[in-house]
Amino acid sequence: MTTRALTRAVPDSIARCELTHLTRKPIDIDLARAQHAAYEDALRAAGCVVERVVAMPDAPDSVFVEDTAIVLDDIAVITRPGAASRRREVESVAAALGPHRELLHIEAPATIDGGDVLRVGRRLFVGLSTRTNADAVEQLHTALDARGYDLVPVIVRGVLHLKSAVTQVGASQLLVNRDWIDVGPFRDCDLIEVDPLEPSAANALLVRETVLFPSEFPRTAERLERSGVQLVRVAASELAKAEGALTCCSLVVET
Ligand code: CIR
Repeated sequence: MTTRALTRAVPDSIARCELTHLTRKPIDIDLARAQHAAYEDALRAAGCVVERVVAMPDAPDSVFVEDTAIVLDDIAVITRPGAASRRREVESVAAALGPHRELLHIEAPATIDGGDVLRVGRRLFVGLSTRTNADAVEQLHTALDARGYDLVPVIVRGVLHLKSAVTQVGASQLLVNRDWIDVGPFRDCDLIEVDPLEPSAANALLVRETVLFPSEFPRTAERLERSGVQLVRVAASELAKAEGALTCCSLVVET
């Protein structure tokens, strides 16, 4: 079995990225590229084969490939991103996933970003956010119920995506920021909370047996390690200014 991690180059146009909750700050593009390359190296060290999807220099948010698809065991759902500027990103990702999965396409009026979908076992938690609407939850339910997936909507407030507020760091362990979601739907999981001084620290990337974690959040890292979660730290300061975090920059495909 091969674990592929699809990524895409940091585009020249990243300075024009979409921003919803952050104020625009200058992004050091050389540093962003160096951090992104180190992230790809960490994915390789975790056992992934990294494959870059065709670059889109004029698509400012195209490095955030997570938002373009939801990759499941037997099917991949090609999203219809909530930001109109990002809809042209999906075609090349669909082409890259086509050899590995049956594809399903989300259709208008539904909109959904992959960053709003957290899979835990056979449950798919779907964030209702500024990017993802109830039509998308309905289309996912129609397509995936018969395949044994339970859809659980979760309201997201004050942050871009569900996975800005909660991610998986172990078999039943989730890292959360309770200010941005109601944790009720996650009640049977073991919840580890971000440090209050690090609200943006809830996005970790569990890939195979490794948890990649942003080096900018040492207090939360210490909490995780005290709970027995071993971390591989990666610097992610530059793409964070584009409202992107670690899960956003890859799509993991078991083949
Ligand atoms: C956007 O607003 O779409 C990008 N600037 C950031 C997307 C981050 N993606 C993610 O959290 N999955």
